[in-house]
Amino acid sequence: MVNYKVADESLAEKGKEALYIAENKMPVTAKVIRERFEKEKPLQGIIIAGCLHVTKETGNLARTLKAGGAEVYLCGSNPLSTQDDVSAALVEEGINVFAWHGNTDEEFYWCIRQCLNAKPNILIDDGADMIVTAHKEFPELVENGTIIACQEETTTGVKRFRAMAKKGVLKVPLFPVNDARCKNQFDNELGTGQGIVAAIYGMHVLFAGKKVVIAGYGHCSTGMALRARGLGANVIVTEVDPTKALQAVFAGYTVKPIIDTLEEADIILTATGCKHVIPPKIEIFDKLKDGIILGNLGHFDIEIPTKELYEYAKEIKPIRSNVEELLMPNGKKVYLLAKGRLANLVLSEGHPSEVMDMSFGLQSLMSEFIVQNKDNLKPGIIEVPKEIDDKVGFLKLKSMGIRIDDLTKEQYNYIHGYEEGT
Ligand code: RBV
Repeated sequence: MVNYKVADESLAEKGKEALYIAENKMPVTAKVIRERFEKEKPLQGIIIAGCLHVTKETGNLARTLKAGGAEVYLCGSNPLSTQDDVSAALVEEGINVFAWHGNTDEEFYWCIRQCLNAKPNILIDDGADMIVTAHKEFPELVENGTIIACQEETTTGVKRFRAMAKKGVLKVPLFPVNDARCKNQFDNELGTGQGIVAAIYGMHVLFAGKKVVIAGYGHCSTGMALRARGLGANVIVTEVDPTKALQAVFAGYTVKPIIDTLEEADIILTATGCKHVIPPKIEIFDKLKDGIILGNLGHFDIEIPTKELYEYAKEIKPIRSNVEELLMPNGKKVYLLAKGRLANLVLSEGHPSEVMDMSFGLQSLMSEFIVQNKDNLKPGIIEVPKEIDDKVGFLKLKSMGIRIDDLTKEQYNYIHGYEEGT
């Protein structure tokens, strides 16, 4: 029996088309690994719960895990990112889905609890909400060994788990899949980077000649700055980390404190992982340039002070799908994308299938790794093994028909030794 709650089951046919489109662009996850999983069933008898953006790419991850023998539960990792047609299609395929677009905070956690009620053995999280809820509300799953290990998809979630580990309260083995090279150098840089088009979708705005502020210069924001520059924008980067700020300077961007950009910025896009990137103060809101577009591409909706902006605005007018015009008391207009939630998922369809193929290839192989090593995993953060990271890179290259060199034995010994010098 399939357990589920989705918006509209009649959208299944449309969802299947979306899944099909993604499948063809995900040869690692949806072909090579899936075909092997179908034969070998490495996840037989395992229950996997994913708290992920319910998209056509995530749907293909769920299909692969199911092909490996797992019983799969899925809930959304953001109230506005669920694609209702995809969730309907997955239910028809026997995946237990609790997700619909636009759920309230209360419903969001209800969906997470439905997945945890299934007593999952592996949790795949995006942002840490499901695993934190398991610690708080389902301690028996954590303590009696039902949960064998967990995987985290995004930077913000990994940051939360590293904080938990430091405090000694992380009670499960946790693999920060986000930190694998095949994840963050592609999904984060290219996927979030290209996500700046969300601002274009949202407002149909021209980037050329605009002053675009990119807040942060981590994996995600380096990609965003590069793409914005490619479109002809004058890019200003803001940072708090001196090394990253220097990297931005030497990449040719203007770097300055965010406060100094407010009167000139046409567009501000954030992906810092931190709260209140624009400080929530009236005198700061008053400075924003008339017609400015504010968008966030980070995991949570706290980078732009959405709540405080809503409170201060005289009028909030939805003007397009997921775009609002805020009329400020001083008469200026501010355009807010996706209610401050990740515009790259809400206003477009999430990161392209080609890059999610690598992220979800890693999530698939790590699920198998967890089952194979279930007796040797200790609570705490455990990095993704380099061999698995390399394997996904190798499979992706192979699927693209690209060959690379192999080290000879002599070369291997040279780079792993110290004897040979001048
Ligand atoms: N993300 N998933 C998608 N198309 O399913 N797009 C982006 C998708 C993930 C991505 O891995 C990122 O780290 C995370 O969403 C942010 O919540």
